Amino acid sequence: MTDVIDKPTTSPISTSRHGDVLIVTSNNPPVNALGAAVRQGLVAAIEEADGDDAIKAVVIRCEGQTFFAGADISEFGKPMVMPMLPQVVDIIENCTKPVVAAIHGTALGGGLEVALASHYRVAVPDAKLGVPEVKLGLLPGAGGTQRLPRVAGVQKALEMVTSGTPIGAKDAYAVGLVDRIVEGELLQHAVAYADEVRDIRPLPKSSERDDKLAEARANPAIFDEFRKANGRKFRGFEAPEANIKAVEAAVAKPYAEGVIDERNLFMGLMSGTQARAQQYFFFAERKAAKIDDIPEDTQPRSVKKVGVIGAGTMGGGISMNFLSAGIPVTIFEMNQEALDRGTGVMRKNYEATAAKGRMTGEQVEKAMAQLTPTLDFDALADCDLIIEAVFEQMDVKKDIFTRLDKVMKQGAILASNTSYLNIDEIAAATSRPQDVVGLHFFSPANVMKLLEVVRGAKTAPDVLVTAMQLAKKIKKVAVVAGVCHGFIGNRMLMPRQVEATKLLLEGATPEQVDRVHVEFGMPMGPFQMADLAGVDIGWHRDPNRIENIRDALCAIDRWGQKKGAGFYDYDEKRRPTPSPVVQQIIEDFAAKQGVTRRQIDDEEIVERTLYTMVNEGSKILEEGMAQRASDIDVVWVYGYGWPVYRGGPMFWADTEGAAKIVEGLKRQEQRMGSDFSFSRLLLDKAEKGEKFTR
Ligand code: T1G
Repeated sequence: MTDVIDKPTTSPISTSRHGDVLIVTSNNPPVNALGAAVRQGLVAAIEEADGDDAIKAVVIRCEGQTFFAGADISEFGKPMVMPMLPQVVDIIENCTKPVVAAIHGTALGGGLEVALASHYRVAVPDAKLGVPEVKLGLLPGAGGTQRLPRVAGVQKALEMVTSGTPIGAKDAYAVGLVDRIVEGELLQHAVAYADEVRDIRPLPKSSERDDKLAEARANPAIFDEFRKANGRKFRGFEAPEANIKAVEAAVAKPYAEGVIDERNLFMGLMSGTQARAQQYFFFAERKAAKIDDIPEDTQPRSVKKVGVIGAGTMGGGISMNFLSAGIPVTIFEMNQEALDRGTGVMRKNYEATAAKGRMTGEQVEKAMAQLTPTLDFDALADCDLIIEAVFEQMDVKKDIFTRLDKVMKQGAILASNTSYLNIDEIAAATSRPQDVVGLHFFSPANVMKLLEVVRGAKTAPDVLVTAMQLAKKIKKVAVVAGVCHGFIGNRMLMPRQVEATKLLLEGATPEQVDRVHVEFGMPMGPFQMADLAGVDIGWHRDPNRIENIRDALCAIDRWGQKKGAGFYDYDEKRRPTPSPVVQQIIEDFAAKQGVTRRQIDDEEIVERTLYTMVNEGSKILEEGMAQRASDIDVVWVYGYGWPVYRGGPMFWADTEGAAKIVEGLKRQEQRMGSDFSFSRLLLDKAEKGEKFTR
C-alpha cells in the first residue's frame, strides 16, 4: 500500500526577505481572519526572525482587502486550537527584533491587538483601526484592553472598546496609535520604517508603557463619569461594562495582573447568552443578503439614475439615501409647493447632519446638486429605478404604476415603498410585472438601516439581485420578504398591537405595557411608539366615528407627541406622563364593551405581546414569507430596535424554548379569542424540542 503522504498544507502565512528585514505576509481571504493556521504561521515567522541574526527587523502585513480583521468568529464555540491569540500577540511583542505592522483596510479586534503588540504601526490614510468585540458581546481578549489605553490613552480606549466603532488613520495617528501615515506603496514604506527604527529607538513594548495612564490614575472618576455619560446607550448590554472594568484594571494594576482580569472578563462574556446572540446576529445579518434560490452569478441591472415619486417624509428620506451614495435622483411631486417643501426638508436634514460634523458643507451641496425636482411625470422616463412613495391607497398606487408602465423605458425597475399593500396587485397594473418589486424603507428612511425587499410572484431574479446590491451601496441591511399583509416586520407588529390594546381594556395601563417592553430591552413600548409615529396613522379621519380607543384619542386631537398628547401627556420637552383623560377613555370603553377589568401581571403582557409575535414569525416562516428565521431577527433588530443582545424574536424564542412559548400562549388563548391561532410550525417545534435558528 502506498504511503499516505500528507498533502502539503500551504500556510496562509508566508515570509520573505527584503535586505535584512523579514516580511511576514498573511493571505487568508476574505478578511485575513486570525484563524488557527494564521496564528500558527505568525508564531513560526517570529521564531524565524528570532533565530536568524541576519534579520534585523520584521514587517507584518496582509494581502487582499484588509489587515487582520480580527479573530475568526466562525471558530467561536468550537474546540480551541493552539496557539490562542493572547499567546501569539505576546510572542510578537517579545520578538527580539523590532516588529512593524503595516496597516491597510480595517485592523479590527484581534487584528488591532496584533498591531498593538507590534512595536510600531504604519498605516495608509484610509485605514481604519477598531475593536468591535463589544458588538459581538465580547471585549478585546488578546491584551487589547491593556495595551490600547497605554498606547492611545484611557479616554480614547474607553470610547473605542465600548462603541466598537473604528477610528481613521489620522485620528489614530493623533492619539499615538499609529506612528506614521504613509501614502502610496505601503510595504515599501513599512520596510523603510523598519530600517529607520531598528537602531535608533529602544523597543517601546506597549504593555510596559505607563505614560498615558497617569491622568486616569490621578482621576479615577473618569470611569464613573464615562458610565454615567453612556448609561442609556449601554442599557441591558453586559459587554460595555466588562470592557470598562478591563480598562479600569489596566489603570489600577500592572500589565501582568490586568491581563488576567481581561481574560476572566472575556471568558465570562463568551460563556453568556448575550455574546452568543450577538455572534449569531453577526452572521444572520450577512446571510440575509443571500437569496437562496437565485444563482450567485445573476447579474444586476445597472442603476445610474433613480426616480422618486412623492416628496413627503418618506420620498425625501428615500432620495437622500441615493444622493448620499452619489446616485442622482429625480424627484416628482404634483405641485410646486409640495416639491419645494420636500426638497427643503432634505436640505435641512443634510444641514443638521453637517452641524453634527458628520458631513461637510461641500458634501451637502454635492448631494443636493444631484437632485432634480420635477412636476413633469415624463421626466422620470430615463430613470433606471423608480420608487413610488405616495400614501397607502391601492387605487392611487395602481394608477401611478399604470402611468409608469406607459412612460418608463424598458428594463427600468418599478418599486413601491408600500409598507403592507400587495405588490402582486400593484404589478398587475403594469404590462411588466417582472420589473416590479417592493422596497419598503423604514421611517426615517435616511436613518433606519432596514430595507424589506418584497418579492412579487413575478419579480425577475435580476431585479431582486439589483435591489440587494443597491441596498448595500446605500448602506441598508436588506431582507427579502414575501407578499403578505405587512410583509415581515409590520405583520408581526399587528398581533402585538391588537393584544396590547385589548390589555388596556382588560386592566393594564399604557405605561405598564410599555414598561414591560422597555425592561425587556425594546427602545420603547407599543404606546410610546404610537405616540412617536402618530396615533392618527391609518385613522379614518372621522371624529364622529369612534370604534376603538385610538379613534377616541384621535377624535379629541390626541394624535401623539406632535400634538403634545396621545396615549401620554407631554410637556414642552416632550417628556411623557400618564394621562387621566386617556385612563378615563379606556375605562369608558371597557364599560361600554362590558369588559370586567382586572389586575394584569407582567408575565401575561409578555405572553400576549411578545409570544404572539414569535407565533406570527413562525407563521411567516411556514408560509415561506421569509427565507429563514434569522431574516426575521434582522428585520426586528434593524427595523424596530429589538435588543441585539437577545438575537431577535426567533433567536429569543429558542432561548425561551418553543414548548414554554406554546404553554404561555395556551394560557392566554382564551383571552385572545379569535384574534389568535397557533402556528403549526411552532407547535411542531415545541413537540420535537427543535429550534428556529440553529
Ligand atoms: N471572522 C470570520 N469571518 C469573518 C470575519 C471574522 N472576524 N469578518 C468577516 N467575516 C466574513 C463574513 O462573514 C463574510 O463572509 C465575509 O467575511 C465578508 O465580510 C480575540 C475575540 C472586516 C469590516 O468583529 O466588521 O477579534 O458572508 O460581508 O462588508 O480580541 O466583515 O462572504 O461568507 O462583512 O467588506 C473582531 C467583523 C472579531 C470584524 C469587512 N472582528 N468583520 O466588511 O465584508 S472578535 C470583527 C467586519 C476578536 C479578539 C476578539 C467586516 C469587515 P461571507 P463582510 P465587508
